[in-house]
Parts: sequence; structure tokens; C-alpha cells
Amino acid sequence: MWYRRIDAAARRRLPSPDAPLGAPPARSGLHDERVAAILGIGLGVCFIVCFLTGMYSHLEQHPESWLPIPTVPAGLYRVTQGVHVATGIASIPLLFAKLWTVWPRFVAWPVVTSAAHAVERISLVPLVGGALFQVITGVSNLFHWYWFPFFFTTTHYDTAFVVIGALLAHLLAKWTVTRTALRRGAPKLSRPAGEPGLLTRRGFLWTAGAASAVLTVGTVGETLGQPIPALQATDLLSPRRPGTGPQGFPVNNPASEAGVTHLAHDLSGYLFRVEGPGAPRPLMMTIDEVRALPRHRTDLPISCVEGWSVSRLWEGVRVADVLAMVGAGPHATVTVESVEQRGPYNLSTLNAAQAHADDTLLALLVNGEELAIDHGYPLRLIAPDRPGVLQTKWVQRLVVT
Ligand code: HEM
Ligand SMILES: Nc1nc2c(c(=O)[nH]1)N[C@H]1C(S)=C(S)[C@@H](COP(=O)(O)O)O[C@H]1N2
Ligand SMILES: [Mo]
Repeated sequence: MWYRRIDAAARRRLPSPDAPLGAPPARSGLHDERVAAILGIGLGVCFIVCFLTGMYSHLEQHPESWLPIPTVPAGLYRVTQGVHVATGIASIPLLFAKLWTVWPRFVAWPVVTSAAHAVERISLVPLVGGALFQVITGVSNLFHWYWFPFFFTTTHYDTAFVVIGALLAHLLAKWTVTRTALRRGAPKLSRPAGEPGLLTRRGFLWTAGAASAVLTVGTVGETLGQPIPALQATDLLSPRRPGTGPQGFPVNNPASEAGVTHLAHDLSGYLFRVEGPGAPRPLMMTIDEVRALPRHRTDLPISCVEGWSVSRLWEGVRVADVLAMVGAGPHATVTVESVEQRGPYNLSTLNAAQAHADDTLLALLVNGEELAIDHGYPLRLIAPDRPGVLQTKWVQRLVVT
């Protein structure tokens, strides 16, 4: 088998099994410190970017009062979450290549040689386990495949701290080894003399990089397919693609699942209401009365937390105009509620800046057409710099605070 050959080539010149980690460089085969260092740098960059963009995503969805989410640039979340999922996916081949490179260390004997060695080995559990956990749960989430018994978002969030902590510790611990291995430069012979290995070190690194590039090109069209149409053609691996779905864009949670299909043919029971402690003059309107209000247009993306995004031209009523009608003040915040009864995403909150932004609309039309039922007919929220999950569909009530 090919992997046996690679591995046999690698093992032939392993350092003596009791060499402590970080000691004499293992210079032969693929289990080489230089290979490990290069893969580690790629992985480290991906994971740090993942961590920071993930934190932004968390902040968007669970805002802190001391750090209000901005309304400009309107497409910021589109970029941050696109980058999060893209770097996460790109890291997968690098992660497995890195594990391949270092695995003889996992099975090295004796298990521990010193206290420092013991600490280092134990820290591999959160590092390796956490990294695998993040990529596996992250990808499962993209496919809506919830095979695990815990809630994805909170567990993925908590594990992010474990992984990033372990990663920083690992970077510190490996700083010197990495520097030495990189300074040393590539060995003259990229395949040790007399080794019949299938892949050279350089070939191995290129293969890992190419696998990462293939996964990226095969999925990034979900985010970049609109600005760069060529990427739509190569977007063969991502579960949701721009251009698919009613009105030419994907649906997350169709009306049938939200239990609101009746809205498509019967709006007789539908009344739009604006009320709450921040609304001195609450109001209630039929959909025709809403349609008769002044309309505005805005070009904004739906940017799903799962990484896909599409921009559309929306037309509807400004939330700010409705707030003025009910006599709300400039610091009013708004909870937007859906007709949908259950489900974690049947409401969302706008901070004061978002609620008063010119481009925060209750949309009636998308690209000039009445919204499809799956896209939130008769009325949906569309606001700048916001995760798709907070662009509430089938809006029925605004609670002003
Ligand atoms: C293949 C790799 C990854 C994929 C596909 C992925 C995917 C996702 C997705 C879809 C979300 C949105 C969850 C939601 O709000 O419903 C998310 C959030 C997040 N991700 Fe990842 N992720 C990956 C790797 C990572 C890594 C390596 C880290 C950290 C080191 C990380 C940290 C976070 C954080 C902190 C959040 C925010 C969670 C929250 O809102 O509470 N992710 N990720
Ligand atoms: N009421 C309600 N609104 C919702 C959801 C939902 O489940 N219920 N899903 C959200 C999610 S996760 C996304 S990405 C967007 C998708 O909008 P679209 O289906 O029109 O593309 O709607 C959001 N609005
Ligand atoms: Mo979403």
C-alpha cells in the first residue's frame, strides 16, 4: 500500500525512540521537524484566523452592550464568516498532514521522560482533540448533520478557547525548534539517499497544500460566487450555492419547517404590530397598509453563519420610519418577531444603531419580486452587517424597548 511505503521510508531513519521531544532533529523521511514546522505555521494561521472570525460571529449573535455591532461596512459579516468557514476547511488537509508527520511522537517510548515532557504530552490532548473536534463539528454543521448529542454553537465556541489556548502554548513550546528547523533550510536531498519513499518531503507538502487548495476552490464559491462567477462553476463541494433555490438564492429553514406555509395563500389573519415599552403610540396594520408606507431600496447580503452569502436588492419599509410612527426615541432597540412559533431563530434584536440605520428594512420585495414564501413572505427583516440567522423571516411584530 502507498501509505505503508511512505511510512516505511519515514521510519527507517527515525531518531532513537527515547529521544525527548525537541531534541536532535529528525532529519529523514516525512516525519521531519521542518515539515512539521511548515505545516504547523499554515495550521496556526488558519486556526488563529478561525478563532478571531469565530469570536466576531459570536459577538454578532450574542452582543455585549459595551461593544455595539456597527452597521458599516454592511458586508463585514459576509467577509468574516466567509473567511471563517474557508480557513476552517482549508485547515483540514493541513491538520491531517501534520498528524501524519508527527504521529511517531505519539507512540514514542518511554511515554514520558521528564516532567516537562509530561506537560507537553498532556497538552497534546486539548490541542489535537480540540482541533479535530472543531473541524469535524464545523463541517457537520455546514451539512446540517447533527449526529452529536450537544448543541453545536455553544460547544464549538467553548472548544475554541481550549484549542487556541493549547495552540498558543504549543507555539511557545516549539518556538526554538521551529526556528532552528526553518533556518537550517531544506536538506540538500529532499529524499534521503537510498530511501525509496513514494513522496519527497517537498512533494508531501505540495500534496497537502494542493488538497487544501482543492477544498477551498471547491467550496469558496458559496461566499465568492456572486462577485466572482467563475467560482460558482468550481463550487462543487459546498452544500449551498448562490444561484440555487427560489428566486435564485438558497433557503435556510423553509416555510414548511417553520410551520408557516399558510401565509402563502391566506393573510386574512395577519396583522403587523409595533408595540412595547418604547412605543408610546403602538400600531397595528394589515399587510396592505404596510405596503402603502413609503418604500426604500437597499442592496444587502444574506450572510449565513454557515458561510454562504448572496447579495440582493431589497425593497421595503424602513424600521426607522416605523419607529418614528410609534414615537420611539433615538435609543430605542427593537426585537423583531416572526409568525413562526417555535424554533431558535424566530426572533432577533436590533441595537439602536441598527434599528435606526437607513438600510435596515422590513422587506416586501427582493429583486423587484414579492418575496417567495421560503424567503419570508410577506415581510422579512434585512439589515446591514448581520448574520443571516438574525435576518428574521415572516415578520409579524416589533417590540420596541
Ligand atoms: C473546518 C473547520 C471549521 C468550520 C467548518 C467551522 C464552522 C463554523 C460555523 C458554521 C459557525 C457558526 C455557528 C453558528 O453560529 O451557528 C462557527 C462559529 C464559530 N467557530 Fe468555527 N468552524 C471551524 C473551525 C473553527 C476553529 C478551528 C475555531 C477556533 C479555533 C472556531 C471557532 C469558532 C467560534 C468561536 C465560533 C462562534 C461560536 C458562537 O457564535 O458562539 N471554528 N464555526
Ligand atoms: N423566522 C425565521 N427566520 C429566519 C430563519 C428561521 O429559521 N426562522 N433562518 C435564518 C437563517 S439561519 C438564514 S441564513 C436566513 C436565510 O434567509 P433565506 O432563507 O431567505 O435565504 O434566514 C434567517 N431567518
Ligand atoms: Mo443561517
